[in-house]
Amino acid sequence: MTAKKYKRTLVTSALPYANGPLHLGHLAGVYVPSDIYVRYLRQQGRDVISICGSDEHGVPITLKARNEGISPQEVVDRYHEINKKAFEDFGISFDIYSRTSNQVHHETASEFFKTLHEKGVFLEKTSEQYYDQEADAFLADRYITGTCPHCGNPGAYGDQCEQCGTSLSPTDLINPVSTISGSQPVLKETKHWYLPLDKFEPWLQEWILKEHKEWKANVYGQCKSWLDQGLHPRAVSRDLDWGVPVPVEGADGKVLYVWFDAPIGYISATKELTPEWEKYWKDKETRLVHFIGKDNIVFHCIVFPTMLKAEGSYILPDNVPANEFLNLENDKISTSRNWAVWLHEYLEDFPGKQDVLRYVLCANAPENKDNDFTWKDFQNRNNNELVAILGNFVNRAIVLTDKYFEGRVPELTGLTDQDNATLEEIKTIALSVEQSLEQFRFREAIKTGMDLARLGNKYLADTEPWKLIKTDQERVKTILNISLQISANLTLLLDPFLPFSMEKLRGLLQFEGRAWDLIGKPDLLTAGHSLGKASLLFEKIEDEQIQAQLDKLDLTKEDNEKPAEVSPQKEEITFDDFTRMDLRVGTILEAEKVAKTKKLIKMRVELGFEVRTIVSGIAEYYEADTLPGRKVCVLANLAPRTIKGIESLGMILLSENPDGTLHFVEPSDEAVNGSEIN
Ligand code: B3M
Ligand code: ZN
Repeated sequence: MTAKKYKRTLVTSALPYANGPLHLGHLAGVYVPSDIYVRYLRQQGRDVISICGSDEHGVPITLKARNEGISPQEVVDRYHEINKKAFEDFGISFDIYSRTSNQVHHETASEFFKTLHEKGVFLEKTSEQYYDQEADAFLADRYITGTCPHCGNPGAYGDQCEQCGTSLSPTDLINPVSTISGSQPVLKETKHWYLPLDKFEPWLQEWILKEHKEWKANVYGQCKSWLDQGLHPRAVSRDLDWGVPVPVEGADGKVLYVWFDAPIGYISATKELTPEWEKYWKDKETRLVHFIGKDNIVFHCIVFPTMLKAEGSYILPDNVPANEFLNLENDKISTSRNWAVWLHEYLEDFPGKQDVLRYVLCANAPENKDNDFTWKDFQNRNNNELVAILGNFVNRAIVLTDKYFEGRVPELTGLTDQDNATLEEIKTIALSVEQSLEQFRFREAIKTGMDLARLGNKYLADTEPWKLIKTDQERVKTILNISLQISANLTLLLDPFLPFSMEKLRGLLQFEGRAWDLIGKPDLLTAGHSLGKASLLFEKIEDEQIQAQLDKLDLTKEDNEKPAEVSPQKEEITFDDFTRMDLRVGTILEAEKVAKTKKLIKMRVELGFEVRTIVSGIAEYYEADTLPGRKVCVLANLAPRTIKGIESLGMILLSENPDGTLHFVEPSDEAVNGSEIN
């Protein structure tokens, strides 16, 4: 359903963990789209609030604290401030940026749990979990390491082996060790509270799969797959000393699971923002929209709605426009590998260019699939779109007005068909942007929004006021009036996307209008109105600036060069097995690519006692004409094989890297053709 059917909108954006700084993946996935959306609704004069804050509980925070030898509170205090500032710097206009370690939140989350507890919603179950006797504490999965039962990696975690990617449970580990004390943990019984998602499954099936078919395909699809697999009760408490204490008798040392308390953080933050918080959370005429990344879908579409439903007095999300992930230069963004562009560093390198990043991240958002951010694309979009289309157009309109009419808006002196059509087109474009935004299609929206600047450029190019000025000053008045009206409309239409630049443009035009409704209205700037001083909206980004960013990443890559993941050793063989292979040194005499294949090269190889034809799949790694003269190792007594109709007699030895790239195993220059390798 679209926002228009509702009285008000409550927009939430995923609460980032306060255990590290924010990078551009965060902005692209969640905060740029949510900010565009709320700015747009505000401009429409609709009742909307935008809620966010730091997620300050959970194991990631305690791990960070332990690693740095400081308290969890110190960790969250630090990153709460850093992240709050980063959002402000990028113009992410939350109505409140709260935090889950504060009093209101502890109370709200506690109350919520108690209500469900009193209603008898939870299951209570006792299970065995690893316990560190020296540290006197139950161990979260991440606090246990051991040997992976699948690949033998000795440093696997209790929830996952990062070497082979298998997800594990702590009891799968061979020789588990507590990372807190280094001792061997023991299994000990512990009681927890479980949210019986299975009982809510029929309702969820109905509510999501039948009533919310309009959700984005990636969101709907993930929900469907969870529901198809069947839901199970989920523990909502943990044995941990950091978080909201479980507010019932006999729960010493237990806190609410972070994914139970964090979404309640949206409610606490609203309480903190306004005494009227209940109207946003409990009135059916409020539309609740959660902006999140794809890894949070299950919590926002299944777990939190189940909590709200079980509680009984809250509304449910109407939409959850989750994005996929943004990669960086073809590689997954990773905090631990420092493969990221940190927001505070971006601003040091590109001061004042918040909008450029907002623009690129929106135009290239990972809306329906994972997407890639590249610095080259960043430069291109800045230079070819923001500078060449938007900046260029408004600059020409303002500079020409300055030159011909002393910076005063000239009057309309009679409209041609093209003038009328151009003015009409403003409304069409605005309507289309509106439709895209209502459906959370931000890429489409910004592209269409830029069409208004394209329209302006085309209008100027067609009418050529700089030529007409000599012969028809009256006509030039109209042309510049219309160009300036387009510019004023741009400030309205693009404000949600590019708030800093549109603020500046309003200054250049001395235009104060803000309301969305003004778009397409005649005479936004009246004749005689004085413009401000011209200045450029966007600047070109030079190759050196881009190279500097790439160099920075290259350094990161070198830091990251860790021993490659190699395949495990094969089954043992005897020396006899080995000596059955006739391995020889040879020299490639001729080489040619096998026609109509991608990988194959046919070679003639001198083996000392004869010249052989050998076909090898190396064309992706070596150019045929560089091969003659190269020394290679050859398995000479391999049975002949016919490859693409060519009989191949033997095999050239190649090493294969984990990424699949191939390299010749090269004999020394002194080795002569035909000599045996053993
Ligand atoms: N902090 C997870 C994340 O940053 C989590 C979101 C909470 S939203 C209620 O991906
Ligand atoms: Zn493993």
